[in-house]
Amino acid sequence: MMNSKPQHIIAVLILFVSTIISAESAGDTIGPNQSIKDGESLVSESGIFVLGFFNSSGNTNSRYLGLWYNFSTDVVVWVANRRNPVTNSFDTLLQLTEDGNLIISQNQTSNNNTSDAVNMVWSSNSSNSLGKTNITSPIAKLLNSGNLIITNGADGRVIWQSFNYPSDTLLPGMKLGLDKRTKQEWYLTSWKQPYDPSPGDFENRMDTGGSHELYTAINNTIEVRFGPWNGKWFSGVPRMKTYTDERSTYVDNETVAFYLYNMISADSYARLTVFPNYTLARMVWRRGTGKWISYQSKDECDLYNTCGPNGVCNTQELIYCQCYTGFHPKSSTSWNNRDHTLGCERKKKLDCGGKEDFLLVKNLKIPNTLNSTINKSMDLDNCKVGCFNNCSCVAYAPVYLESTDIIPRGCIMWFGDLIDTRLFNQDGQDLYLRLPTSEIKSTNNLNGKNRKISTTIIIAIVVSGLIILSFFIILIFVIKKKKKENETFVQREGIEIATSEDVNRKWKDELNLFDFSTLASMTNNFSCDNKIGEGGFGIVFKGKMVDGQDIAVKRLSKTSGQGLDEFMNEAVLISKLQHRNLVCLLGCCMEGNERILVYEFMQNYSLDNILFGNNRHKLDWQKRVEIITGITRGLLYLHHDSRHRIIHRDLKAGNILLDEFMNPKISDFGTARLFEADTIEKNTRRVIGTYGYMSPEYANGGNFSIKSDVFSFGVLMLEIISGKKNSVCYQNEVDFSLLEQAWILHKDEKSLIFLDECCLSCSFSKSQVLRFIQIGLLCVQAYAIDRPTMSDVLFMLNSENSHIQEPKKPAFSNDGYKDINISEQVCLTNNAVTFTKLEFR
Ligand SMILES: *C1O[C@H](CO)[C@@H](O)[C@H](O)[C@H]1NC(C)=O
Ligand SMILES: *[C@@H]1O[C@H](CO)[C@@H](O)[C@H](O)[C@H]1NC(C)=O
Ligand SMILES: *[C@@H]1O[C@H](CO)[C@@H](O)[C@H](O)[C@H]1NC(C)=O
Ligand SMILES: *[C@@H]1O[C@H](CO)[C@@H](O)[C@H](O)[C@H]1NC(C)=O
Ligand SMILES: *[C@@H]1O[C@H](CO)[C@@H](O)[C@H](O)[C@H]1NC(C)=O
Ligand SMILES: *[C@@H]1O[C@H](CO)[C@@H](O)[C@H](O)[C@H]1NC(C)=O
Ligand SMILES: *[C@@H]1O[C@H](CO)[C@@H](O)[C@H](O)[C@H]1NC(C)=O
Ligand SMILES: *[C@@H]1O[C@H](CO)[C@@H](O)[C@H](O)[C@H]1NC(C)=O
Ligand SMILES: *[C@@H]1O[C@H](CO)[C@@H](O)[C@H](O)[C@H]1NC(C)=O
Ligand SMILES: *[C@@H]1O[C@H](CO)[C@@H](O)[C@H](O)[C@H]1NC(C)=O
Ligand SMILES: *[C@@H]1O[C@H](CO)[C@@H](O)[C@H](O)[C@H]1NC(C)=O
Ligand SMILES: *[C@@H]1O[C@H](CO)[C@@H](O)[C@H](O)[C@H]1NC(C)=O
Repeated sequence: MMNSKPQHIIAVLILFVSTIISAESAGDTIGPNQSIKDGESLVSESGIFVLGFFNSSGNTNSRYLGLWYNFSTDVVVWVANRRNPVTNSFDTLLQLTEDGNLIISQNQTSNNNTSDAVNMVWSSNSSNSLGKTNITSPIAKLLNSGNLIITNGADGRVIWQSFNYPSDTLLPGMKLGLDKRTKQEWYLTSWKQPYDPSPGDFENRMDTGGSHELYTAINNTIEVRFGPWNGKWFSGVPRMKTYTDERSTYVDNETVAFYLYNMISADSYARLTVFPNYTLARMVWRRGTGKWISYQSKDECDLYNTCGPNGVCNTQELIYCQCYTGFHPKSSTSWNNRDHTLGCERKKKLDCGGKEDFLLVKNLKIPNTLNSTINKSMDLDNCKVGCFNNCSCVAYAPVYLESTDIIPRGCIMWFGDLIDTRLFNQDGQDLYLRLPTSEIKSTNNLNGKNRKISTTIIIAIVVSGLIILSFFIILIFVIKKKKKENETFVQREGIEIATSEDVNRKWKDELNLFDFSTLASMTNNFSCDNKIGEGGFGIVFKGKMVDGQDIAVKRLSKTSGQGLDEFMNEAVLISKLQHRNLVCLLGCCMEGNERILVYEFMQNYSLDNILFGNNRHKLDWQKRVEIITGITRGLLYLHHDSRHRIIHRDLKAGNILLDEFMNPKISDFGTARLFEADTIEKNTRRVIGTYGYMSPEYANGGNFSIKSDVFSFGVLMLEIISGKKNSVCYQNEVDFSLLEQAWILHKDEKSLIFLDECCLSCSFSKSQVLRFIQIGLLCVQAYAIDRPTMSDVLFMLNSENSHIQEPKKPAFSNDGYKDINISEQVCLTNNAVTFTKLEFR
């Protein structure tokens, strides 16, 4: 940003001075009748955005109310009174009137009168927006997104927001487009000069006709057209698909048409700014880099109508202007002199006599849609027929692409000249150009050889595809058979326990009882050196039996006066739950207040050590699939197959242990029941669980069911796939939790980005990864009723071909483009520690 021009330096210095003065911060809100003075500022809760007064260029003393970043004070992203600067001011004030208007007022001392005249320089005019509704105790607040909003105290409704009045910068969450009903446009206007905020002549706005494309304009003349939205990006800006750290949304329906973007990464701040030097740039600031990185590019072919009517611009060619097939330059002399403004015309006029057909031209930024008709529901065949039957229709194209599978939908028909077409190497759109059959034949003859070759290739592909397909069918058959065998095995275990109908006494005989002193000697007197873990229920020590077998000894935190019978009942129950994906309870001990459980020892400790540690790469995709499947089987057994329905209540990576072969075993199941039995008062209930894994209904109300375990399982599954911990930030506008990342990427069909990059180097099946992520998302859906059961999950994990339901939005996720949110923000990141809270009802 620093420039050698002295004027700039001065301006930057002045800005710097002004923000030093405005270091006096007045929080992030202004109440009714309250005000902030020139020199004071509002700071958003996160500390990122600052609202205050600043000086414009050095030679005038105009003061503006603006918004800038605290880490980059010379970047002003919004200006309130850019048309009405405060001049000759004394006591400039920003105040919120009782009726909900933010006004900038200026105190002019009059020379000939004692009473001073207060001059209103700018008003948000928000009191008009609610019509005749009463506005009471309004509040103005600077949100973390940089949106300054005024809410009506009576009903909390937002009556005005700065995001609706953009200056030269589009921040994440701001809309660029138009409200079709009110005809209000949200668009960007550059500053007049680098340090003069008054509106310049460079704009970025949305077309009000045609297919509502974005474009930039200089003096109201289109400069660069972005091309229509293709479902993922604007077809004239293919580089948008490389913006992996942001998520673009485009809406075009009966009421609105707008574009907006949100950041996926909390570590970067982005803005889209129109500069007075006719540059539109995407600027990104990554935390820790200390500078803005600019993404801008504009070449000859971006400039509107470079090649004239019916010309096609292609930067790959030496002479970048060409004519459409079947067209030639209108004036070959000027064309040869590199003056392409006249464009091209048809070699043969269309006679509309039926001897015409359509030529497919691929990879285009399709022409301007101003002189065209658009029908979003018509399919391509009807589009062709429609265009063919209308003699003045010269071309047609699908409107937008819905997914990566490129399913073209909708219908655009052009009449008249085709303006501003660009040819790309790839990632462009299709257009069908109407031509006399003779013209198409000649182009086909040219390509005849290629066509034959491509047919052979197609046949080869089809044949090999069939072979591969049949191979897979056989494979699936084998796998299914295996799966059936596994299932019967699980069932048999269930039956075995179910038939052992008997009293506790018999079970007691079956459970190993250890002496406290024996355990103490096995664990070196519970020494710290032997400690291998600590959970919500107690500390785990490694011990060695006399025969050399390693054991894990869990010394439960002191429980008061729990009956021996109750404890034994539960311990025996746990010991009876035997499954190869559950940690095996070898015995227990209770003496005095000591309650100790003895488990088999797991060589590879717990999953979180590996998954979130340095050895993450040891878990390749296949291993992760096995771990996920193992956990599924274990949990399924707890939920459905054992005699007692056991809800784990604290399923998390730390409670998945790995044996020497990295087979997963669930631990700590049933322990919650031990504690449950321990409650002193009947109306005291413990919420046992770990934030980040806890389902909303359990975290909020303490209701738990097998579906809250399914939620935890879903989080765990997404963690295993991504190799990242889930940290929970409720309603935070910047941070995205793991669930939201998964959700957003899934929605955008970029789910592969979610996969742990460690897995990318080994082999994995793309479709399997996508399916697993989708299943994970199904498990973390906000409403328990929507979540699958563990048997559904197991089925879905194994069924490669069957259709899986689309997940609904997970819990704790923002809407994506809701710019106003509940102001309360709760951020909980301590998901490493088990959270136990007592709840009184
Ligand atoms: C005095 O006040 C009158 C009316 O407000 C105004 O027209 C006039 O210009 C003022 N005179 C001076 C010297 O400011
Ligand atoms: C705001 O100011 C007006 C006019 O001075 C006064 O009538 C009103 O009571 C004030 N309201 C509050 C909430 O202070
Ligand atoms: C703003 O500019 C005016 C005139 O150049 C100057 O008097 C004033 O001190 C400046 N204010 C700040 C805060 O720099
Ligand atoms: C901006 O605010 C953040 C959060 O309060 C703070 O950590 C950072 O130091 C601030 N940066 C500057 C340059 O003041
Ligand atoms: C205008 O200035 C006078 C005298 O300095 C002060 O009493 C008054 O409150 C000011 N009014 C406003 C609206 O700032
Ligand atoms: C001074 O202001 C008062 C009230 O605004 C007005 O009635 C009066 O005429 C003014 N005096 C002069 C000399 O302009
Ligand atoms: C508020 O309304 C006034 C009068 O209608 C108008 O002059 C002014 O430009 C409006 N202010 C804004 C910010 O739209
Ligand atoms: C404002 O609220 C009061 C009390 O609720 C009501 O009597 C009055 O009619 C309202 N005025 C308008 C314009 O809605
Ligand atoms: C835009 O229009 C203004 C006034 O009409 C003129 O001064 C300026 O040169 C124009 N800019 C361009 C780039 O044509
Ligand atoms: C159009 O989209 C907006 C934003 O997503 C939505 O609020 C509105 O309900 C939609 N309108 C129609 C008619 O679908
Ligand atoms: C236009 O101005 C911006 C901001 O000063 C700068 O980053 C960009 O490089 C300039 N573009 C050109 C083409 O000069
Ligand atoms: C739109 O197409 C019609 C029909 O060919 C033509 O007469 C008209 O000039 C075209 N308008 C524009 C702005 O190209």
